[in-house]
Amino acid sequence: MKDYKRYLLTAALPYANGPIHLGHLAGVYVPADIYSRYLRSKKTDVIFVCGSDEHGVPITIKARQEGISPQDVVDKYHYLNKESFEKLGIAFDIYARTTSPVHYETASEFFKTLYDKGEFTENTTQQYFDPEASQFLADRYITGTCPHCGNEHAYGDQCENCGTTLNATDLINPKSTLSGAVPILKETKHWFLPLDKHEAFLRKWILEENTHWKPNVYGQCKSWIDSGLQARAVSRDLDWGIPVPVEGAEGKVLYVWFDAPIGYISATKELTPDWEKYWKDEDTRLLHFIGKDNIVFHCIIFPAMLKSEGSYILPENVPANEFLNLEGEKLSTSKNWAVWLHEYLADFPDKQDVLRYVLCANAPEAKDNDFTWKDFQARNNNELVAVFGNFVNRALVLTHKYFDGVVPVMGETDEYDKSVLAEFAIAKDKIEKALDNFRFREALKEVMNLARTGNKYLADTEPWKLIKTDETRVKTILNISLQLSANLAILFNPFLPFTAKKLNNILQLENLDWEFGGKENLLLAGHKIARAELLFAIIEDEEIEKQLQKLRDNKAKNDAENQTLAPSKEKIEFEDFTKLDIRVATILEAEKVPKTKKLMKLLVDTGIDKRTVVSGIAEYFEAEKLIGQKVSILLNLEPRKIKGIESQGMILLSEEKDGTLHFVEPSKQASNGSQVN
Ligand code: B3M
Ligand code: ZN
Repeated sequence: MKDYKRYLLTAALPYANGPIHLGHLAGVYVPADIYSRYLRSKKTDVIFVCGSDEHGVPITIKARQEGISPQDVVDKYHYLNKESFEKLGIAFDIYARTTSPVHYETASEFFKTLYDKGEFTENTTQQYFDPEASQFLADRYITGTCPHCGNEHAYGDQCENCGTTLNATDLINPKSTLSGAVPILKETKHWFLPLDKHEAFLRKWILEENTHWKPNVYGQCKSWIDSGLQARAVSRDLDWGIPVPVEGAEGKVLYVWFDAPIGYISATKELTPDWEKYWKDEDTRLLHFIGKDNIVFHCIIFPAMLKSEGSYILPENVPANEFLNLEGEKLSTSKNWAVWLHEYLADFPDKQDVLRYVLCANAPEAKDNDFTWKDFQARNNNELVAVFGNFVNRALVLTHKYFDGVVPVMGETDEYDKSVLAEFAIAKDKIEKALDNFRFREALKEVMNLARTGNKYLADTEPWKLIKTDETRVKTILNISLQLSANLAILFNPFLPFTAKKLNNILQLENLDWEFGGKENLLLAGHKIARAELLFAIIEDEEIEKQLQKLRDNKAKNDAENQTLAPSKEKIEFEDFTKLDIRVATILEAEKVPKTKKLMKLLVDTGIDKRTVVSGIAEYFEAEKLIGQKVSILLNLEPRKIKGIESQGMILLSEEKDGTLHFVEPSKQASNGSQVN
């Protein structure tokens, strides 16, 4: 790779229509932040830009759902996300917004330049229009039946049931979600970026010159190019966005994927008057950190835009990650199957580094990966606490105990000492190589391995035993352990900045510059260290159970909200209804039927008699809690033998979609035997 003078790192601009979740972090923001901290600690000229993507249909949908304006939506989530990132130590140089005046101007100018150069084609197409709301409909605003699987709730761009990508005109019985009206096709003019014209360039640039891109990125690009590139519309009929800055474009805005990547440029402009140096000088290494769903936009479409404009550099690499799943299931914002960053920070206010550690150790670099709360706990307790934390703590505490917190002299070293000391430079080298290749998991593992080396060294040399007989030897051991701790502060710094800072304060190092990593004598003998403090704390089962319960609750709530109710049954005569003898009754005794999962044997007081009923409620109710429960019972059902027990009637229950049962509960005042009519 050539020697670059400066780096420009971008992280995908999250849509400001919802909070950040762990999937976003693991795929994009944690690796990008590690990389930028690494570069900064090497004193590299680097800027790291991000911001909110505040346009696009998802924002307008959210606004409609919540009954507020799109501006209110983006204001809310912009500040929430900006603050959450800061708290997690994701240290952007700027977190901008695509509704800022600088961005409007930059994106409009960009469009104008391409327009004036004749880089767009114009095309009039037929598009769905809602005659009642009198506006053109974005794909997401149209629902209908999927022509592939028959799902009646498919969207104009995709069927979420079978996963097929659709055109709005593919839908059977299309309906506008704005008014419920049947949309009509109407002509509308749009501007297109003719990707087909850039095919030769893209083919050469990506497939021949960018063979160093990650296989998942390269592969996706290749299949896009091989399947033939088509012109893409860069404008939309929408009332939220940046107006198309040419004549005859009333009511049209820039397509969100046209304006959003320009957001990287406008963010840089807002950050520094020197912005052109970062965007237009070939000595800048431009890197886009993104998730895999954004590959085509960053590797094909945005580069084609930049190339058409003519004065910008192109990305040197796009280290996109795969997806993170949660507890074995796909993360889903709409289903609330996610761990939200702001909630994590509220629940674990001093555990930013634990999350950073787990997300990096488990990053979906080459394939999708799973986040589980058990793994989170295990990595904290078995790695951060038991290895890194334990090692450092022992080194510090023993130094205080035996030498008043003064770094002792390293005396003569034996083979073991030498091999441990040699590890510093070896580890640093491995970590650098991995980071330079965007292999963050591997890099982190190497740092942890160095901590492991230290932990083992202390366990093997047992200075707490030697102190009685050989103080000189203990001095050497503790000196080496402290040097190793100092190395850990430096090498962990990009990954665990809060912990590195804490450790640095204890060790009183001058700084954590990368160049000092790998060195054997970071702390001079005689140097005084501060009081020892634990770096990490055990996470108990209860805390994990609380998180799991929260997920289960969210899921239940979501399921309940999305219940599709069974259609109403056929009509019946009043006579049919009067045949049913439904009464108020009280449960007197309850006992689970042995060797069954669901059955409960109940003795109920029906007012007329006391009778036995077998009911399939054992999964939802505990026997002890049923005593005294008021229920409605169908009395005149033909008795049936269930598991050898005669059941004389049926308790009425309502059933949720997920199978949860509830009693049809009479009011407390209703007396046993009274009839339900
Ligand atoms: N907002 C999509 C996303 O959040 C989009 C990224 C824009 S990057 C220029 O996944
Ligand atoms: Zn379908």
